[in-house]
This record gives sequence, C-alpha cells and structure tokens, in this order.
Amino acid sequence: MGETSSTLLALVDPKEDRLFLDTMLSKHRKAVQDLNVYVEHVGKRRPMRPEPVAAALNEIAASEAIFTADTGMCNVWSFALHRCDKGAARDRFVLARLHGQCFATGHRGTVAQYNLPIKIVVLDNGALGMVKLEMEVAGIPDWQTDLKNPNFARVAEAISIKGIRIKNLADLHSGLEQALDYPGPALG
Ligand SMILES: Cc1ncc(C[n+]2csc(CCOP(=O)(O)OP(=O)(O)O)c2C)c(N)n1
Ligand SMILES: [Mg+2]
Repeated sequence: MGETSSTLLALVDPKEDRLFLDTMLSKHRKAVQDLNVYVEHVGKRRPMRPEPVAAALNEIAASEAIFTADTGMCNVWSFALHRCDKGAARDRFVLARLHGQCFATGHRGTVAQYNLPIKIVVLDNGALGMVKLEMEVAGIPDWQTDLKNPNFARVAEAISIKGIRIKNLADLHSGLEQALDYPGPALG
C-alpha cells in the first residue's frame, strides 16, 4: 500500500484548495457519528445489535490486528464500524468476523487442523440476514431465510477450537477478551 501510494503521489499535482477534501472529511465525521448511535444507546434489544460488538473489538484488538469479514451482514457491519488505521501485512494477529453459514461450512476445519491462533467472531442473527434484506428490498416476502442455528461455541469446542458463547451485552467485553487472550484458535 505504501509503495502504491508513493508511486501514485508522484503522478498527481498538489492542490491548494482544500474545499472538496474538507467537505468530504466533515461528511465522513458525521457518518461515523451517526453509525455510533447504537453503540452509545445500546438499549435492551435481545439479541444484541452488532454495533457494540464492533465497538468492543475496536477497543480490545491490538492496533495492528488484521480483520477479515465474510459475505453477509457481518461484512456490512465490519465495513461500516471497524476502525482500520493501518495497512495490510503478514505475520500479524488475525481476527475473522464470520457470518453463521461460513462457520457452518469448511473454514473451521482448516483453523482446527493447523491450530491457527485465529480469533473468530460469529454474529448469529438466526437468519441468512443479507439475503432476507435483499428480498425485502426487492419487495419479495422473505422465504426460507430464517435459520435454526446451532450453538456455534459448542460446535467450535467439538473440533478443538475454544468456544465462548456471548448472549448478553454485559458479557460482551469479557467474552471477547477471553477469546482474544486465548493462546490458540478461539471463537466468540
Ligand atoms: C456459496 C454462496 N452461496 C450463496 C451466497 C449468497 N449469500 C450472500 S450473503 C448470504 C447470507 C449468509 O447468511 P449468514 O451466513 O447468516 O450471514 P448474515 O447475512 O446473516 O450476516 C448468502 C447466502 C454466497 N455469498 N456464497
Ligand atoms: Mg446470519
């Protein structure tokens, strides 16, 4: 990323007028503030909303941690809410944020097989969330999108991945910390 930026910078002329940049930066600040509403006002919603999960991870994860996100609503939440300050690199702590169906399929086997010290956060919304939303947006009554998910923490434990089930907001920080501190693959 550094190399690309410096190569591109050599090709552009510096501009004095900051109007466009400052307008965009202020729009971005406002958008970030708006996205934080459900972090500041968590309410009593059960199951919990995904925003506090992202906020907790922003606090707890090391600044050089690498986040990955799968397809689905978890991707939307990650994209919108994770604070990403640094560029990509190998040899660093990896935190994978998966949607339920991804963990239900192949990847968990690789993590367990090679004892990769990856931390997995599964957001269980009991649905094919993005598909459900796509149907609603298209004006189609959603169909076959609700899921009876297994207890993913127990699925993890069954294949030697540390599993920590977090059901309440009160347990969010401690549960995620436990997963991140665990010296091996862990799922929250
Ligand atoms: C192999 C495959 N099939 C279908 C899709 C289409 N798809 C995109 S998001 C999604 C829903 C995933 O549901 P879930 O894993 O619960 O994630 P959520 O959207 O609820 O976060 C599906 C089926 C896909 N991306 N890949
Ligand atoms: Mg889901």
